[in-house]
Amino acid sequence: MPNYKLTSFPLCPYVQRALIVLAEKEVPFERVDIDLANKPDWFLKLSPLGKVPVLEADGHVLFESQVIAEYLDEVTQGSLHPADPLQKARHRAWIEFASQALATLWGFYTVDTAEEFEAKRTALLEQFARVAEQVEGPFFTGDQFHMVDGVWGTVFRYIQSFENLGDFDFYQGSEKLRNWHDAVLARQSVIDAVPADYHEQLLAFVKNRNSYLATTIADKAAA
Ligand SMILES: N[C@@H](CCC(=O)N[C@@H](CS)C(=O)NCC(=O)O)C(=O)O
Repeated sequence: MPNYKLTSFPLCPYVQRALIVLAEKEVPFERVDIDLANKPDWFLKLSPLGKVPVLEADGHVLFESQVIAEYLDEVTQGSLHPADPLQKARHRAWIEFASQALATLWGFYTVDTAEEFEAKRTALLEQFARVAEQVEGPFFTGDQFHMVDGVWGTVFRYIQSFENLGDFDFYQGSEKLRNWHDAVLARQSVIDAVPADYHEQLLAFVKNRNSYLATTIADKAAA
């Protein structure tokens, strides 16, 4: 197996996507965390998009989390995708949908006004209602954990943190979504993909941005 080095940032959901596959497939690797607010020169030279994760495989540079995840899945025993090509394509389609949900979530915790915030919350509810129609339970397609579950785990982790801050009704009472959320977040590879103080670090990040969500947290603390 090549020598792997992963360049990361502890809060990044896309880094978690790579870490979950590395853990599920028991791949040894070296990890280097960087400060995204102050990117080192060596990283800017390495990463064509200036984004993490970057995986170096015997010095060959791979970027884009899904490319990295698919590569790691291909070069190791077994697969985190279903064998059937149609099912595999479905899983990949819903992985792309998770990336869209992550983009909406970014808006949810960074926009400045109540109106923008509510628009992001509504968009999220619609995205969750849509994916809920596809979930078999306990995981996306039954008892087996797949790559699609790990990717949605990076979405559910934000939800877990934000549910501590207020009642945003993300799952609108859907038991199927709640059970999927619980099953995925209980998976060891998903637990280990972030530091133990992830929630505190995320809160500090949100507060630093002075977003609408940050002001609601501050108002709640002051009340
Ligand atoms: N599509 C990329 C997204 C990666 C991404 O957005 N990474 C963020 C951190 S979570 C980043 O490195 N941002 C730095 C920047 O945009 O300057 C992937 O899937 O790898």
